[in-house]
Amino acid sequence: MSDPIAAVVDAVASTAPDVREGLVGRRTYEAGANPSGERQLEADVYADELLEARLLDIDAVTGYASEEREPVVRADGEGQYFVATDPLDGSSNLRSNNAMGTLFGVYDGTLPASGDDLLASGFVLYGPITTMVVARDGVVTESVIDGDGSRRVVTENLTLPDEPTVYGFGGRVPQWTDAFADYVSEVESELKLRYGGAMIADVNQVLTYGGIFGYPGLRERPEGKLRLLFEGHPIAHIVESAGGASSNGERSLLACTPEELHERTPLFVGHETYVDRLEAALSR
Ligand code: FDP
Ligand code: ZN
Repeated sequence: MSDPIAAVVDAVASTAPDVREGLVGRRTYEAGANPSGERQLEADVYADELLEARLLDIDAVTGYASEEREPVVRADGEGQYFVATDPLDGSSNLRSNNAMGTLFGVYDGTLPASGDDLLASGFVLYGPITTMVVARDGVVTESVIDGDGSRRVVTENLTLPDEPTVYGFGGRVPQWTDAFADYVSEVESELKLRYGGAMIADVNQVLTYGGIFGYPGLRERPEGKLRLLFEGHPIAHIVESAGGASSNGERSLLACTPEELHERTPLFVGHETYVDRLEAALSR
């Protein structure tokens, strides 16, 4: 039997050039908002519709969930896998022509689910080059995606570098809690700031240079901004598979199960030492 996970990865990779080309001319906002109440760009909706069609076309995929739509869409067949996507993470960067990405997770069973139910996860990064990072069976692979959707592996077994170098934290500084601000003042004397405003691009800096990325719970929004299922689980799965750690401030994001599909969570990923210190700082 063919490999259904590989089929999902292939479908996302072959859709990436279409998403990328579709960015041109789709920089204006749609009338509506996504289920998290955020304005949607035409490019968000376009990427979501392309991925829905291509992923549900795979026999083994029975459900498609996305940050850009309310319910899980079911296929007619008898597949057992569910795919959750953030079709265009960091799409507010489209206006300023900065990097953004596509994020996905493959689950064995219905959604919402625990991060431990992830079979594979990955992201496409639309930077100066289109790259794809996939985590499966504890191994992380980085590829370059060419214009025809074909992939060339460039890193066989991607792991975090030994030395952490960069950090990036979201949210307005006055909105940070005192405990988090104290932690950041330690980190900023040790690492250098890299924050671009698109989670995938910012986490890829951590995968490349080492360090920590986070979007914390805020004073007026303790649940933070990022979504556990669509952003937290896959990025945690990738970073943990690359030898790093993830946290919601208390425990691994993979150990968390959202009660609702679009639930938000504080999110931290990166070197284990920095994630451990973060958890200790927030518990004081
Ligand atoms: P965006 O709103 O552009 O989609 O997905 C949410 C997200 O981007 C993340 O990619 C990014 O890390 C975060 O929001 C950035 O939020 P801020 O604008 O508050 O920094
Ligand atoms: Zn996102």
